[in-house]
Amino acid sequence: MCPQNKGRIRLAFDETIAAIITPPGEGGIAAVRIAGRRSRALLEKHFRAASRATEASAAVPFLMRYGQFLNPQGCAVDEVMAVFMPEGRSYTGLEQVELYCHGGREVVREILDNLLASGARAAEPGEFTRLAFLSGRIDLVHAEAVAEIIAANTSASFETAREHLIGAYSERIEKLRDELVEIMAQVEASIDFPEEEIDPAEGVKLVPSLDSIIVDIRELVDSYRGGRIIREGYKIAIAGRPNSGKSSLFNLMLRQERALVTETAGTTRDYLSEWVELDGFAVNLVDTAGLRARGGVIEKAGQKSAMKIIDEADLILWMFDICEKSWQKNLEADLKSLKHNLNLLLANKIDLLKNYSSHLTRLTEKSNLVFPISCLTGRGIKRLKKAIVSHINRSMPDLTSGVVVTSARHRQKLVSAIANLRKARSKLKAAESPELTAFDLRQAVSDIDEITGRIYTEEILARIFSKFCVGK
Ligand SMILES: Nc1nc2c(ncn2[C@@H]2O[C@H](COP(=O)(O)OP(=O)(O)OP(=O)(O)O)[C@@H](O)[C@H]2O)c(=O)[nH]1
Ligand SMILES: [Mg+2]
Repeated sequence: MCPQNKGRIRLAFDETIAAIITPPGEGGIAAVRIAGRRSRALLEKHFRAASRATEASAAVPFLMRYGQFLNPQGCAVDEVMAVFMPEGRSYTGLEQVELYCHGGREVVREILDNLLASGARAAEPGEFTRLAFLSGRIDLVHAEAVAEIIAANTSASFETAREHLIGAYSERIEKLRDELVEIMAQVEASIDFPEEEIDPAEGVKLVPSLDSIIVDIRELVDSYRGGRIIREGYKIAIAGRPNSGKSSLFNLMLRQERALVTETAGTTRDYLSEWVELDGFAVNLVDTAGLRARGGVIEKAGQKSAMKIIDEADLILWMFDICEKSWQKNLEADLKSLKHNLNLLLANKIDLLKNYSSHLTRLTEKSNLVFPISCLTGRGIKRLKKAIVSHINRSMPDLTSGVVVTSARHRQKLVSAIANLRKARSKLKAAESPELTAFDLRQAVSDIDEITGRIYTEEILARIFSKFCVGK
């Protein structure tokens, strides 16, 4: 997929690395991967085939062989299955062996220790995938998707990671790159052959093509908000004045007594954050300290963090106590000071009022945003949850269109590409020297190349692969 990386330095000449590639703990099977020039030699040193026929097929690629893994004294450590993959036809692109043993902590550890004692080096976190990238087998988007797919804990995050893995995203990025290179070629032609200098009118003709590329990239940048929600979950803040019942709602949604609930105003000092699943979505629910003018130093600090959470939230559940005498006046003031416009208004404690709806008449213009509820009896909670789910649905990107930016690194590169294209655009329009325009276009191409890894630095790789675990 990324032929330009072929032949780059990968491992030191005779280095061979090994790691356990299954999660720690007990399981039916555990696996160990060996990669590098001496993979097969290392296997043969420790492997005793169960039969002559198996013995004879040692060099057959992709054949699963059954036998025993021996320690240096010739004692069997475990029964294993082993498979050999030749250079160029493995995950890492290097000669590789995989061994499957019983899934006990000790047995797999002993097998790895034997391999290390025989000269293998312990693989670093993410090193196998890094090798796959460096050997040109996969691009950087694919490598990052491996981490995403491993970490995916909702069907939506799995879906986007899979799109990245199968290459739809890289294809879109490469298509953008091709279009840009096409424009750049036209601009550069006039540098190489000044006699064919693009006259100003010609340069301007390139502007619409450039504009359509900018629109395409912007669309990708805009998909990031949804991409972030897919990756990090949808963040909901429960906020409001003290004692309105925020922690009670938090506990109700979590179905456990997680937060302290008392009749004293100012009970919640610091925020509490938990994960809940709502209709298949991962939701990060945050209970915040009550907001009000009064309060001591600790309460004030809690209120500061509450404001920060409100700013970051995808949705705010603004709660008020409908039995409070001045709820209406307070609510008006609170809504004015809230910059955020994604609020659902929760009129809590309706169990204490006979005819709560008459109290809410003045809010009718916002009726689809007002939710009369009781955290005590659970009344109104179902309707509230339904509304939350429909808000989440609206913020989710259209997964069927396939391409969603989930990585902050990619977003940053795309934003930078747009800035460079805008510069190129204004130079084209002003009929400035083609060298200058070509420079901006080349910068934009570089931005895009850093996404797929056509261009990379050690720093970029270190940042990406530091998120991986050993064995990936
Ligand atoms: N009757 C009734 N009481 C409620 C309801 N919800 C909460 N309460 C009571 O209201 C009081 C305050 O509840 P909390 O959940 O601690 O309120 P809070 O908004 O988290 O308060 P702070 O953390 O101090 O800001 C407690 O005594 C709760 O039992 C409700 O729906 N009906
Ligand atoms: Mg509270």
